[in-house]
Amino acid sequence: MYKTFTEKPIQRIGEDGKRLGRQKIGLPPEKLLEMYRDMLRARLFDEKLVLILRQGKTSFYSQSTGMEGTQIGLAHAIRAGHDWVWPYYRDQGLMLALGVPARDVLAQFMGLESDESKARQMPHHFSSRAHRVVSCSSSIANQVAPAAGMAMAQKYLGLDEITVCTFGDGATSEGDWHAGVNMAAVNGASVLFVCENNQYAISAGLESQMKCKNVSSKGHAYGIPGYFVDGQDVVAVQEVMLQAAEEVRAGGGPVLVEALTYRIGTHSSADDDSKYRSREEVQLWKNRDPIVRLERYLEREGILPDATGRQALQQGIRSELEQILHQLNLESGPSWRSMFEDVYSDLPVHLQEQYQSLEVEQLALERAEALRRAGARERAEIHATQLIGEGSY
Ligand SMILES: Cc1ncc(C[n+]2csc(CCOP(=O)(O)OP(=O)(O)O)c2C)c(N)n1
Ligand SMILES: [Mg+2]
Repeated sequence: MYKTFTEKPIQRIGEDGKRLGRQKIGLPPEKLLEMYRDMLRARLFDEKLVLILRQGKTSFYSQSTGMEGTQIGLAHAIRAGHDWVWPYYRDQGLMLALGVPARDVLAQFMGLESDESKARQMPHHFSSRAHRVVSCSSSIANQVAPAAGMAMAQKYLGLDEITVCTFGDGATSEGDWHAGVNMAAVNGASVLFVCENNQYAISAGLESQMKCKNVSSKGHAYGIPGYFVDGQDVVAVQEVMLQAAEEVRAGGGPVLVEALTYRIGTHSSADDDSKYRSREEVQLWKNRDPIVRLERYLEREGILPDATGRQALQQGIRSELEQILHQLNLESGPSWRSMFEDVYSDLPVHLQEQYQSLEVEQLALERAEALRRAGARERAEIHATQLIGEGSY
């Protein structure tokens, strides 16, 4: 049993890959290898997305490289598809490890027709009906209060599913965060709050965001347990999250877990981190790579695939992503018609009129396009002008 409010983050594997503490690690080799694969997959997804961004196929990207221990450890501690997840934008690794198809996550980033939210969200605002992942808005900590509300319902209905709500360290300085955690605590809601503390809110380091020792200590203020875990140690994260999730599931009310981690990349594709943190600091955390730490442990246990096996594993993930992208590159964005869907059960008259006028213009454009293709370029342009004019004025 792990203790709450520890001074130091809970660890199970040291940086040299040695097990810490007397207790054996309970995870079977298959589970450890699955976690290893999920961490690699998250890392390679991140690499790929940077390229996709440069190709102009998505407009914005925030890497999670360095945070795989936290996200994958969490995914392996909860019941995917059963527990409800309210993620925050940097959780692409969590999504993949929960089993949300990489295809769906990519379609959201690329704003394609098959995106479940019909390309109405900015990149990074993923969701999955099948996996019970709720889509959130961009304002920091906005998901905390509604997640608390869902968890209150789970508690009142006596369900054994729980709500998992993730956020960054910066989110815990927001009013919405405090209101949501307080409401959940007072009502004994079935929610696991997970802080992915990467030590920055864009350029604002921890010391400029909070006076208290760490995020988990904020649990004191609301009368809920707070665990502090080393987010670079995937085994510790999995074990602590599992214990916390089971405490919540047993009806004990909310639990807060803080995983101490680091983002190796910039805040987003619009950020220059050299303006606010030293290269030495980044290097220090690169040396604390959660994937390398697990590799060292697996090696000691004699279950790490050899160099050829590891290369094959990476190659398999790369070709999976390539194949998906090959298909997605053939897909376009949603039709303009989807603008009119899912907003009103009965479309108001003024929107019906707009729809019809756009339909007329669309018809005109399609006819013009057909003429152009037939080779009558000049004639097509004249027709298009006339037809569009007829339709809209
Ligand atoms: C209410 C609100 N304030 C400010 C922003 C701008 N903003 C976007 S990301 C971010 C940093 C959040 O930091 P953190 O919660 O630690 O998550 P991280 O990006 O570090 O993973 C800020 C301030 C916002 N989106 N919403
Ligand atoms: Mg942060």
